[in-house]
Amino acid sequence: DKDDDGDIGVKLETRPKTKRPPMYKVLILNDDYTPMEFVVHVLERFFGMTHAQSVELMMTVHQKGVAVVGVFSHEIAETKVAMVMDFAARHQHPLQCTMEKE
Ligand code: TYC
Repeated sequence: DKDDDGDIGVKLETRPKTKRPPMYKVLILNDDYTPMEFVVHVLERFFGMTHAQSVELMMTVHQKGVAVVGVFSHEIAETKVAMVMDFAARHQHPLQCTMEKE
């Protein structure tokens, strides 16, 4: 507002700001070619899911086109995406895995 007292004010912090780092969703995308069993294997291997959880999530992606596999720090999300993309490419499957800020 108006600087009636003629000083130059700087706002002093009141509540301590405990800013948490941003978190990132890791997404897996459907495609027409990657075998279902391969996707299930990827989810078990890189995301520590049980076989039953992996089958369920794979079917969700197959039916809806995309699903969130998990939410991680930027560094962990980047590593997961890189590992999945590398594993899929080495097996010549077009499976896509991406990340986005939550
Ligand atoms: N749609 C694939 C098929 O019919 C299976 C699939 C599921 C592929 C999930 C990718 O992220 C995926 N073989």
